Amino acid sequence: MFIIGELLNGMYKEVGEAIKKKDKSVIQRIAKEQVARGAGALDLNCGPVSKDPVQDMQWLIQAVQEAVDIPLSLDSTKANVIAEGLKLVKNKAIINSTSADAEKLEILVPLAIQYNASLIGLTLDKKGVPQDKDRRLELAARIVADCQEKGFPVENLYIDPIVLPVNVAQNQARDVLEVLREFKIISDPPPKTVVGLSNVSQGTCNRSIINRTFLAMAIGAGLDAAILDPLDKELMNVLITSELILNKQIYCDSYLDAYRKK
Ligand code: THG
Repeated sequence: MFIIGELLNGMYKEVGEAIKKKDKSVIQRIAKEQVARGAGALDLNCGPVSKDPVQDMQWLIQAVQEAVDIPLSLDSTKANVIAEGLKLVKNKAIINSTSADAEKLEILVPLAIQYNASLIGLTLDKKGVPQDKDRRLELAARIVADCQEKGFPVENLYIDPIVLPVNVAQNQARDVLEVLREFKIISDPPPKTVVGLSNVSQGTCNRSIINRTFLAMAIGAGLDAAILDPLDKELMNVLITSELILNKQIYCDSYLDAYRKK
């Protein structure tokens, strides 16, 4: 399971303020903590209130790269924020994200090819987030076909079905779990899959148990990667144990510690 740490997001008060004040120490501490707890990449998102997202993203990238040597996921809806950020990324980059809209694919797929980056494709278009799983599958197929046409390797594409909070869209979580499996029959080789895990529990008062349960079910459905909070120890225990149950880790009495020492 590929773990993308979610905590460097301006949505979090502490991070939003650090970006505003250009306080590297907060950013670098959170970067190091996430890597120490098993993140294989870090998601960087300036947050909704950034007044100059190009500059803020570039500052974030540089601050993080001074502290850790790890792939970075550039999380922005603006293609120019991603394009300007890619110029500075030293390690592997993940473009987070394109939608299924032709105008976005036109810019972001060639950038992914140019920088040998991974690409996250959201099953989303101008009409918004699909309300059913067939529409998610259709949009995923459109993204896969576009990557194939442009010569981007589908193995480096992560399809994100868009997880919605259970308190506002309770019927969607099950659709997401089902469509995660169906994405694998779109092409051969199939695209990989990713979710923004914490979305599922936003606005609820049982966040961590909802995150954990959904993660176990999604891993059971073949999920390849997740944007999540690696500092949630019980969540990470669920992740490691799910892989054990699926025979992706070797059992020993101390398997939780053994995984963390890898
Ligand atoms: N897919 C992709 N990228 C994504 C998402 C996705 N990036 C952003 C997001 N969704 C994943 N990251 C987060 C980060 C934080 C939270 C949820 C998802 C979160 N934050 C607290 C909240 O809103 O309640 C912030 C409040 C606080 O604690 O200060 O839940 O789906 N490709």
